[in-house]
Amino acid sequence: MPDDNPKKIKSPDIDRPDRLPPGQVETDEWPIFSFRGTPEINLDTWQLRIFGLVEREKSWNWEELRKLPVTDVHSDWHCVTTWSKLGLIWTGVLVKDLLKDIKIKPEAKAVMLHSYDGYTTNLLIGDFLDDDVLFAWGVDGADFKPEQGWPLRLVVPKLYAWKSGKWVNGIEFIAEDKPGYWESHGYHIRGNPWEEERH
Ligand SMILES: Nc1nc2c(c(=O)[nH]1)N[C@H]1C(S)=C(S)[C@@H](COP(=O)(O)O)O[C@H]1N2
Ligand SMILES: [Mo]
Repeated sequence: MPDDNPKKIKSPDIDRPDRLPPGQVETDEWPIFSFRGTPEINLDTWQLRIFGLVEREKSWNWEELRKLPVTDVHSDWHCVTTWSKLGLIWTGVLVKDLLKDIKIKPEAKAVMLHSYDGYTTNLLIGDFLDDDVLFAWGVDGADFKPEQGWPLRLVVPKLYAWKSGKWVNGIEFIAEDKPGYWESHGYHIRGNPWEEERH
């Protein structure tokens, strides 16, 4: 059954007196950045797989994913190309809820996120497991458009938007942090907008 009564949380950055990080400009647009266009995805065969340094690998199909508890996350979002969007409401499943029954091996230090278009991005395990990080299917009351990452994208409010992988299909726990796609093309390994960790 779909969950009609989502939990509601907010990201800590929402309480900052000045919500625009240095060098950012607010926009009302939704600019699209895809390194290789929008992949075609069929919900009947869609899968999200967790693998690498976990006790047991697991995958979810779309129906299974939508049975998990739903949360609305109120947060801001910053792109390294200097646009920011303030006050978005993302809807989806918190990483904490998704991983409730997953045992991560103690030697795991980072996550490599994989996507249907071949994109990858890396996250430190602490950044990935933070309270406001979610796998989302919609924003501001509407499901994503295909180019926004439909059916499912990661959202990491406290890091630049390139860490929020669209069209996700894999979560790989790894022993050492290592660069994903943009990180190996000159972007910063972590990408904290408040420290201007751009390149
Ligand atoms: N799978 C995938 N995820 C991705 C990208 C991509 O090319 N492929 N681009 C990243 C970049 S560089 C940015 S800025 C944001 C943009 O999200 P948007 O197109 O919804 O604005 O998605 C990130 N996630
Ligand atoms: Mo980007």
